[in-house]
Amino acid sequence: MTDPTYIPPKVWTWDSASGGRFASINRPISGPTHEKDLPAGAHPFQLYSLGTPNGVKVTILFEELLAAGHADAEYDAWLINILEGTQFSSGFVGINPNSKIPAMVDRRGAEPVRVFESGSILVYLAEQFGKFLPTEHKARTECFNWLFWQMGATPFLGGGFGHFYAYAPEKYEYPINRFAMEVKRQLDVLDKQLAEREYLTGSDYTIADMAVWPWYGGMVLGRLYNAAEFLAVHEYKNLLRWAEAIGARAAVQRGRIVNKAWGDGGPQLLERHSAADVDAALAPAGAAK
Ligand SMILES: N[C@@H](CCC(=O)N[C@@H](CS)C(=O)NCC(=O)O)C(=O)O
Repeated sequence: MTDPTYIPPKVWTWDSASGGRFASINRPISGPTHEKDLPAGAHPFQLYSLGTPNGVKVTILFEELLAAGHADAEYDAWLINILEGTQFSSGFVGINPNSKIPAMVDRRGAEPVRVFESGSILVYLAEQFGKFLPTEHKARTECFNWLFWQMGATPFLGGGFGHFYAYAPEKYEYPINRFAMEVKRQLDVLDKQLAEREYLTGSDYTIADMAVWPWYGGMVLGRLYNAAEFLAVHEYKNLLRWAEAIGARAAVQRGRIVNKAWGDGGPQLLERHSAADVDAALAPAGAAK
């Protein structure tokens, strides 16, 4: 694998010892590895997730909906530990055949509705509650433009740059160069967009901002891959202004700790079943319970 003269064989075969941080969970086969039902709580929405940037897009939207007065957006957020392979349980595969967090079940109707892919979940909830997705044709289209931009662009940031810069078993110059170039180009796209607009799609805060913030906001705020200096993120001043403004929102501070299972010493909440769970996790250490 480290041999620079590697010549691909005629037919690829699975080398389970290929290394890297995710070697233990990556497989070339889809479907469940074990039988296990998902837990379910009392609320209309059941979210199965982890506090990664893809996961927190959804918990931020839930907390924004609750903060905006939609009490019927109450949700249970269950932890799916992807390093332990919980995404390959029969229950999780039943709601997301792609075995990736986040996935959600809406249990309000006669039949439960499964929703997977974070972008799909954001659109689903925004449409159900009539919030954070513009209704006017041009603004709505622009919101989808940036939402789909994020879904398409970010695999270069996470699966490309992040993987080779932070997680690969060894550092390889070629992929790090290639993906650093692309990520800096993406940061510049956002920076130029935000030079002219308060939020990505104009003067309104939408699900496009919620989708982009955990990734590109996280990057310029120095939270991803320990790469802030390497990518000189301080250059993207408009993006930084936007990232700081969104990060200061109370609902964002609530959403970003839900299903957070690791971190920098800040608050974490493995599972969320009520607003009080979040309040308690955010309360200063030593505050009365
Ligand atoms: N396009 C998907 C990507 C989801 C995704 O990549 N989730 C990762 C965590 S951030 C995951 O569940 N990985 C588990 C695995 O690959 O087995 C979305 O936005 O929902």
